[in-house]
Amino acid sequence: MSKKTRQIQVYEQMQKNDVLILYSGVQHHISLDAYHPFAVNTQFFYLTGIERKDVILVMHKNGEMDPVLFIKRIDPLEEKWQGKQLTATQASELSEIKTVKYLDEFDKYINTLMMQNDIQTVYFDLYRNSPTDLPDYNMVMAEQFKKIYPSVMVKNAYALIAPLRMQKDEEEIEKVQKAIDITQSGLEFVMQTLKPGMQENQVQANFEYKIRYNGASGPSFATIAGAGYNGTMLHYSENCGPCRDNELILLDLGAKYEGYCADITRTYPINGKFTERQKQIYDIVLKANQTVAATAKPGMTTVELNNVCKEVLANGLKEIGLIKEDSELIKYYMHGVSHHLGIDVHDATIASNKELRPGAIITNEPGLYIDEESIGIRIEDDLLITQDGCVVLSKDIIRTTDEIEAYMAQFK
Ligand SMILES: [Mn+2]
Repeated sequence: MSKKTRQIQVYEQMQKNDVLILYSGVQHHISLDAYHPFAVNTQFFYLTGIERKDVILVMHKNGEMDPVLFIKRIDPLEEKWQGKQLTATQASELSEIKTVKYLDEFDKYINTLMMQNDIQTVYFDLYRNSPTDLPDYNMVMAEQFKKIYPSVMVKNAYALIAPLRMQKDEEEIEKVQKAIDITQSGLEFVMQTLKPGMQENQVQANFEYKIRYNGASGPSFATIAGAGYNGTMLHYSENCGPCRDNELILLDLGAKYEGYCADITRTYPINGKFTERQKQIYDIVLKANQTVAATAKPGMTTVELNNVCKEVLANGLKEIGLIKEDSELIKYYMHGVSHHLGIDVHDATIASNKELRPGAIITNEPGLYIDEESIGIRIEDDLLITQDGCVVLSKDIIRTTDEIEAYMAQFK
């Protein structure tokens, strides 16, 4: 789907004279003259394909769609320090938007727009994750806008865009697939090099080296490398512990490629051989993973998929005598099995669009975390929902205990 099609799909949801303003964002300051790496606003990126700071998209619903982009005027001195800036031609090609203006024209443009039209509603990206978060740049700009134009109703553009992002088009599927393939190369390098005595951060380094070498822009989120007991903590990312003989290492990680994320988890035996007990638990998690992949299809919700997953895990744990009642599963499995995946690792979702539709890319990540035995196992694949089921986009990343042992044995 072209960027233009995405813009049209948003435009069609707007009422006559509604305005949408999206900022690509700014670099966040750390200290003195140091800044965080730039992270583009993902609603903006979805609609424009532009991953640059200081760009604004404006759409005014008024007959034929004619969006406008505002970019920075090229400053040769700034280019000398910070590299080539986005040109109007590049901006236009990436976004399929023909009208490109400059940031110094923005205030006047908006004021004329507001004065000459009966604008009642303006959309900004107002997504909020936690009440304790600092407001995002788009939210700050929305607040400023409200001060200047207090009579205008400010609405959330996220609600227009998230439902579209929940089904991926061909280009997006290709990019996620490529991110997964690069992730595979990183995991294979990890299996080739893993041995007792390493530190978790060295395993992380081997993964991140390989994915960057193979074209990833970087990891799609903070790599989780938890050996032994550390593998039982869901979002452990200190990665500063030792990799001991006879223990497992849980690796939850992914490569980012052209703005799209992979999210994969594999659990490997540090010395190349699973113990009988590790295998026993591993195979329960694997069965849950396989059952979810065999079940996922359009019309289901991720909550329903998690119920399927929980049933397999609970039955497995009852069979080996670790629990007696289904209700005890919460002690060893306490998260959901799926989330959407795309431009964001936990990709845009909206409550009104719960049922999976063809084109959705979701994770499949059952796990069991037995603290008292220092066994943490998660097996996470990425699924593409199709017309009648799903395909496992990460099917080529080996996952059975036999496959993993045979692969690792080649490098001993
Ligand atoms: Mn995940």
